[in-house]
Amino acid sequence: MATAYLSLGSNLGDRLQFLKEAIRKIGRSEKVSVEKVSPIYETQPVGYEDQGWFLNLVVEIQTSLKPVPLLQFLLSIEDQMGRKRERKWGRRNIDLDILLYDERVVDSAQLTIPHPRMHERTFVLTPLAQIAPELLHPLLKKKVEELLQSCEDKSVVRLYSETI
Ligand code: GSY
Repeated sequence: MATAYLSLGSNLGDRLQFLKEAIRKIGRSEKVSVEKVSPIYETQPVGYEDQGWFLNLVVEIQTSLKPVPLLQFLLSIEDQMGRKRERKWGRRNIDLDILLYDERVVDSAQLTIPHPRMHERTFVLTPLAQIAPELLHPLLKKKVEELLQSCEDKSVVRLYSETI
């Protein structure tokens, strides 16, 4: 079994409901168990800024899926949820990203782990630091809490709810 961290985000429609549904679907697989769920944060959009604010959270899972099958599983959930996206960096009802997978480094056309922008994003590091502050980034060799402290992204991340 591997331990992985996933980032979930939504900024379209009933954002909270989409996050809840995605967590339910992730945990329904016999090959995945959801171990921890971070608080939920309401976050200013990064990238394409002229869009609604996101709800973001991070989950820790245990999984017997290898990284690429895990990615395919998450894409299938996005599909089932009828992921709507208007442009590459634009609004979406659900977004599921693999942040970390054990200490593994994966760099293929399909998948990059650790997520290549996780250390630049406060909306990822803030919830991650709530459930795994001591976790080491396998390439940067820094703890999540250190990455958060040195992160230059000053976009707004505010607590929305302690629990889902
Ligand atoms: O990378 C995930 C989608 N996304 C987000 C997001 O989830 N939250 C915030 N705050 N900004 C974002 N920009 C993109 S793209």
